[in-house]
This record gives sequence, structure tokens and C-alpha cells, in this order.
Amino acid sequence: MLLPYDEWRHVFKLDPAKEIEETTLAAIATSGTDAIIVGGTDDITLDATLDLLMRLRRYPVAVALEISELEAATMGFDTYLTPSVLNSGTLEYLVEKQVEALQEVGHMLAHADLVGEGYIVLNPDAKVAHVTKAKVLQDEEVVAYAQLADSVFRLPIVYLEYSGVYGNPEVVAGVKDVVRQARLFYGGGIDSVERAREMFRYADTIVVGNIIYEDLKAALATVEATR
Ligand code: 1GP
Repeated sequence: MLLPYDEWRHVFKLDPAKEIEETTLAAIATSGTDAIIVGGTDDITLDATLDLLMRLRRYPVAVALEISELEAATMGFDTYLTPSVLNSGTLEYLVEKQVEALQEVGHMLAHADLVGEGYIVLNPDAKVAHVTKAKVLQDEEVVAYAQLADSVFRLPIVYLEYSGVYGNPEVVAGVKDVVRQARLFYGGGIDSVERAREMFRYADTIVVGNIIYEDLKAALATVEATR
């Protein structure tokens, strides 16, 4: 059975802009992970997205599209995630891109599983931080942002995005304490069982990205930490 987002404990994130060999893709898709998110920050094309979707559909695993590039939005995914960067320095990445996307493909997604993600971008050196002009946050601010996303905006997912670096477990623990209804996603720098286990202590769902392309064995090992 394909799991809905609120039951995901472990997720792999694949970037359509990056090449991935068939054997690697097969290993990721059959690893026991709960879902695969297709998403990235730039150079996302419809062709590459469709290609990845087609290849992944051969396996019994949930596949979600994170809609960051309007051009790449296409039917066929189990879930559609719409990221809003809450600490973005520009409205563009908070609501404007989302509105633009929904104007174009909203009708197509009317009956799809469309799920909002409240992103809190926490690695100032990450590409996503540059693109979205993310404000650098103090630890207490992170917790307040998460509370706003969860209790005020009632977003279904609060996503602590450290993309490229391993975050501060204490911050994740602090956020966990205030989140009441949202699913807490953590992503960034998970490259070992130990790190996966540590973040999974606080996050409901851990997202593993980069390491897939660097050390497949280490990437696969992270699944076990959530079982
Ligand atoms: C990126 O949160 C994910 O959007 C995962 O981060 O690539 O650092 O694993 P890493």
C-alpha cells in the first residue's frame, strides 16, 4: 500500500536535474522508504520530471512532486507538495509562485492530493536560501516560526530545511515541543544511521537527499534508523 504523507517516516528526495543510474534508482525505490519526493531548486524541466516519474512508477512506492517549478507540474504523482518558505525575504517564495502555479495547473490538481509545506530554511549557504533570500534565524525564532506554521496557519507539514548541512538537534527538539497538529519534516545532511536516528527522535519524517548521489550504501542505511 502506498502511504499518505502523514504516515511517512523516511523519505528520499530525488532531484530531476541530477542523473541517476538505473541500479541506484532501483535500490532507492525498493529500500523500504515510505516515499520519494521529486524536487530540486533549479534546472527543473518537465522532461526530466516526467522521465523520473516514469522510471519510479515501476516500483510500489509513493511518489510526490514538490512543485517549485511551474513548468514541471504534471499529473501522475500520488501527492503534490507546495512549499512556502516562511522566512523568505520575498513574497515570491511565500505565496506568489504558489498562486502563479495554481492559476496554471490548479484545475488539474483540483482532485489531487495537494499538501502545503511550511518551509523554514536554516542553512544560509544553501542554494534554496540564496534563491528565496531566506532570513537568517535565531534558535528561538525558529521555534516561533514553527508555531506560527502549525498552530496559526495550520499547515499540514512544517519542514525544517537545513539542505546540505546537518542541523542542530536541539532546535529540532524545541520545534517538536511546540508542533501540535503538523507533521514535522527534517531535511539536511543526513548521511549515516546515527544522524538519521538522532533527527528521527524529534522529527516525524526525515528527508534524505544529497547522500544518495554520493554514497548509496550510506543513504540506504538511513531507512533502517526509522524502523
Ligand atoms: C533537501 O531536505 C532535503 O531538500 C535533504 O537535504 O540533501 O542535505 O540530505 P540533504
